[in-house]
Amino acid sequence: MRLVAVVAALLASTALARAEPVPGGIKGTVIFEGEAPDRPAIDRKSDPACGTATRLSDDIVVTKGKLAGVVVRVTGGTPPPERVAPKDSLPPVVLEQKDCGYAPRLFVLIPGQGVTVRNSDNTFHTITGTLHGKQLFNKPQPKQAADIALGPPAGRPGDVLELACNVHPWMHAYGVLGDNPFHAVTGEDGAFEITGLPPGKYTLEAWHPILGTRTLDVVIGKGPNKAIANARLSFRRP
Ligand SMILES: [Cu+2]
Repeated sequence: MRLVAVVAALLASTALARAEPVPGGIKGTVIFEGEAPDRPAIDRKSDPACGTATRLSDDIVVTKGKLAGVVVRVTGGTPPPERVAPKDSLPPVVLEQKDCGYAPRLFVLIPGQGVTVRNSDNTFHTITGTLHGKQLFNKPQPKQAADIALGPPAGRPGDVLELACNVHPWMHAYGVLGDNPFHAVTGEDGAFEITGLPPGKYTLEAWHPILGTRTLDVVIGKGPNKAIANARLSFRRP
């Protein structure tokens, strides 16, 4: 009887602990050192359906010294991030093709998570997926075609699924494989925020499609004033 009560109390406390949001996290900024490269205009004249507004290259986007388009992930730590995370499966990432560009251009896929490819353009796209230089698929998607559901790619954390279109060679998107939901992508202010992490020591990995990878060890302390760790990462031209 006593054992039953102890087990019940333990289960109740575990359930409570799971229900409480974890207040900690990592806030940071990604810096670009040196002179920002020019952003040439993308030549989209080959397909008038892509739109006529000038669009600049997304290759390296620097605004006032801050770098956009960096995927920042928690790749390890104590406690292990995959054990902190809830085990619920996540819905697929919706990858929209609009004005002959991808949105989002950068994203993270965790195990079991697929991609839904949508064509919102009045033109024909193809979607090709490449991992480690090997093409995994090449699917046509005419205008007004149904969404294409891509299953979770087989790969290891840190692998990158490169997505492209054979009709519009400037179109590129990148799905970074991860093993936990603690990740973010920097916007034009170079800022990122990852929430829901308890106190511990973590490793951050920042990846940019052209500029490569940086890692940083981050400590989230105990106590309300230390629950948010600050992180600063910097990239420069290779
Ligand atoms: Cu296309």
